[in-house]
Formats: sequence, C-alpha cells, structure tokens
Amino acid sequence: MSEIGSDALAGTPAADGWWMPGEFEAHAGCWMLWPERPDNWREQARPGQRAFAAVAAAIARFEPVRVGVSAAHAAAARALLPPQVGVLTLAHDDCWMRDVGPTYLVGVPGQLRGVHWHFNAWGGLEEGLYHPWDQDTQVAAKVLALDGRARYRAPIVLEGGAIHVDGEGTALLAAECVLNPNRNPGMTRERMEALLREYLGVTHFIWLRLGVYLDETDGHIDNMACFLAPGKVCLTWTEDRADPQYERSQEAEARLAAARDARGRRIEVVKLPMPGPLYMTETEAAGLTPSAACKPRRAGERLAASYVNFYFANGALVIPQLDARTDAEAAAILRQACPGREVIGVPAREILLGGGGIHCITQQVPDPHAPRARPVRAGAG
Ligand code: KQY
Repeated sequence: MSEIGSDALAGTPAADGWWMPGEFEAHAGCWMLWPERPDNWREQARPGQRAFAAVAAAIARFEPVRVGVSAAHAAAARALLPPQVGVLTLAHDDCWMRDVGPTYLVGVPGQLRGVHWHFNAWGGLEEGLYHPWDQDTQVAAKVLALDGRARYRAPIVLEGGAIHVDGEGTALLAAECVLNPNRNPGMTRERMEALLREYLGVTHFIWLRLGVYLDETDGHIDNMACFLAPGKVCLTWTEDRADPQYERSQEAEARLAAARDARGRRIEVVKLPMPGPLYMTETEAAGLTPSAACKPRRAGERLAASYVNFYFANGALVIPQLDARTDAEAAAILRQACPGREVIGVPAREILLGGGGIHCITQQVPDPHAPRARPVRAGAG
C-alpha cells in the first residue's frame, strides 16, 4: 500500500471551494466500524457488537450503511448485521468511525471530497486511550479511496467528534478538546481557527469552553452540543446544581446566548436532559479483558452519558436509550425540535461502556447531489 499522504491533494478545501455540510443535510449513506477489542468491549465485544448492529439496522431503514470489519471478525459480523448493511474488511484498532473516518466535503455537484485528520487516540501515548493506533490512522484514506474520493491531509490532530458545523459557515467547538496540548502542542486559538477555515470551509466560530464532565475525549463537542439546524443547537442539560455537569452546561448556555452565527443569527438552544448520572457496574467491568494497550475501565466510574450523541439519518434521528427515567423525555424534545423526522431510540449502554455514543460510531456521507447554498464567505457574516 502506498504511504499515507502521498496521494493527497495539494491545496486546501476552502481555497478549492469545498466545505463541510451540516449533518442534518441529505445523506448518501453512513459508515461504521465493528467493535472487536476485548480490553475495551466486555465479553469479547459481543454485547457491543449487538448494540452496533442495532444502530446499523436502525440507520439502514433510511440510508445505506457500510461497516468496516477486520478479516478475523468478518463472518461473525456478517451474521449479526442485517443483509441490507454492507460489510467490508477494513483493519482498525478500535471502532470510532466519527473520529478515524474522513470528514466529508461538498463543493461541486455530484462530487465529494474528504479531510483526513491526524489521529493520536485522543491524547497520544501519555494521555490517549489505547496504543498502537496505526491502523486507525489509515481508515479515512482507505474509506475515501474505496469510493474514489479525493483526500485532503490536514496538518493537525483532530477528530470528527470534536467539530460540528451548520453548513452555512459556522463551527461549534469545545476549547478543552480542540485546543488541548495533548493533540497539538503549542496550538493557539488563532492558528486553529485559521486551519479550520481552510479545512472545513467555515468563517465563524462558536467556542464553548468545556464538554461533558469526565468525557475521556477531553470534551468532544458531539457529546455536549450539536446543530439541529442552522441557528438551532441542542445542549446537554441538568437542573441538579450539585452535579459537576451543571456549571458546564450553564456556561455553555451563556456562551450560546451571547453568540451569533456566520449569518448573524442568534442561536436557539434546545436543552436535552442528561441521563443518570450513570456508572460502570462490577459485572460490566469484570467482563473486560484488561491489557497494557488500553486505558483500564473500572467499576464505579462515572460514564459520560449524553443524548446529544445521536445520528441524523435521512428523515430520522437515531438516538441513544440510556436511562429509563429520561429516555422518553429526550425523545419527545428531539421530536418536537426536529419536525418531519422520525425519532428512533436504540439501546446504547454498551456503546457508552466503550466510551462513546451513536454519533461517535457513525460517519455520514453527504448526498453530493443535494442542492446547497455556499456558506458565508469570510467578512460577509
Ligand atoms: O467521537 C466520539 N465522541 C468518540 C468517543 C471515543 C471514545 C473512545 N473510547
């Protein structure tokens, strides 16, 4: 295989007229990976695999889904996944397609391109979650190559779960993650904004300071807040003043209230109740096969649970079911906030036990034929 980087485009997306569309826009499909490693997924990953299969089945009702699976697991995955879901052999270290997959770009009707970020397992050898991660660093390039999509190699460590855009020129980010020295030491906000302008085609930034309490990604925005539409953001929320999440959500709400987007609009905030707090049980922790290659997970640890971590499918939202006390309320809020979309809950505790949610394990492929207006250009917003 050729060295990663050798076939990348020379320019940048913005300079070439490409941008990242909103996730709520039309999709051509969805990519996922298969959970396999027993040091992160309990009971040899079998409960996790069933949960991933249920997510794939839910999304496949609305758009084509393809799942990358290691050669060793391909037959078992094929047997668990519904026949309409495509299964391809694709080596990977863990299964977070949001973070190791490409960030797709639009720009020329009928075509797609992708950004291939550098990946360091959310913090590198010292603070990252597993090692090695060399297979994961190749997933984006392989996925783009499979469909013949051109690739931009971005010169920074970043993950898809750390960025949200409205497709009209606005990016929504959490500073504790995107500016964390464990990704890009010495990175300044100004330099990061300059790079994101180039690689996402955005011109305007809404910075939250923090993500969800104890999120092991250092506060991915995809667990904290996301665009439901341009000018409309949902935010994880708790009314419990004693919960460490309370101050985080309050501060985020204040920042969103003060913000304007690239088109000068105020942001409507939709509050989603936080599940739990939820904790890993003794039984769940005992099902793991600890290894030196993966950060240990222990009974009693609080899980960074959030309903914001959902997937937009064509005509639907596939949302996590995490807590019988709050699942129905979260679904009702999203149903009202996203009229015309079916809201489908899928049990997601097993995904949460691995450290993420439905958004983290999926990567939408935009519909290259959907009509779109170009985002606001620099200085116009
Ligand atoms: O995209 C995400 N939010 C990823 C979560 C990754 C967790 C790794 N254990």
